[in-house]
Amino acid sequence: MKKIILIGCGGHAKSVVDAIEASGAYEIIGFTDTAEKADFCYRGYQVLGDDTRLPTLFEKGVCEAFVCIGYMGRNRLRNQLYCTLKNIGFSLAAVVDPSAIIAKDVKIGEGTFVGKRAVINSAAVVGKMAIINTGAVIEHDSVVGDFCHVACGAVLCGGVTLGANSMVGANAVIVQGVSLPEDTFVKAGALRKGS
Ligand code: JB2
Repeated sequence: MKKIILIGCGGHAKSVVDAIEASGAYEIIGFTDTAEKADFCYRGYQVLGDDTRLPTLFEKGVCEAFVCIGYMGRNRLRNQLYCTLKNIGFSLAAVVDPSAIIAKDVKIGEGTFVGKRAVINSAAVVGKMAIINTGAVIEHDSVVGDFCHVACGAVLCGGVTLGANSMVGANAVIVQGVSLPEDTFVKAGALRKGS
């Protein structure tokens, strides 16, 4: 089984761990995090060091990595870590919880997380390093840009376009056909309609 190192060991990482364990796709070897988290352990997975350990881990045969730091104000960091990991040579597969429902013609980019009971319907496209969190719905023909975060329970109705680096808060609804530019922030519970 391929070995994977997880970057960041906070709240979002716990969702990622559960999805990886449930899928059985990878052997998790541990986390990298900051020095303050050196003693952290979750389900037996420990912090192996900070991000300076990553090249050594790659040389030792750990070829997969996944950024577990959520969007909340840290999108620049997620982007930096993505570049760092790619420069070292890591592969960044998508992590999809087995309870998610994904139509067969959906495209999902590298490093993207799809959480429990999320639905991504026919012909939708989700870019790289996105988070489609628990129970979110990406309806048919929608396009979600790179580094977007669609939070728990949010709904993108059919044919919505969400520009890169955008955040859609929990339980927000984007009505069908609406296009939102890059760096959009939609607050939790909001309703976005076309003009
Ligand atoms: O440069 C870094 C770095 N900076 C912060 N490298 C590494 N390897 N780790 C870093 N971190 C670590 O990310 C922090 O020390 C911390 O352990 C972790 C972030 O955890 P936190 O629980 O603060 O946030 P999160 O991103 O896991 O979860 C947020 O986003 C999720 C999507 C929360 O708001 C969750 O509620 C939300 N579901």
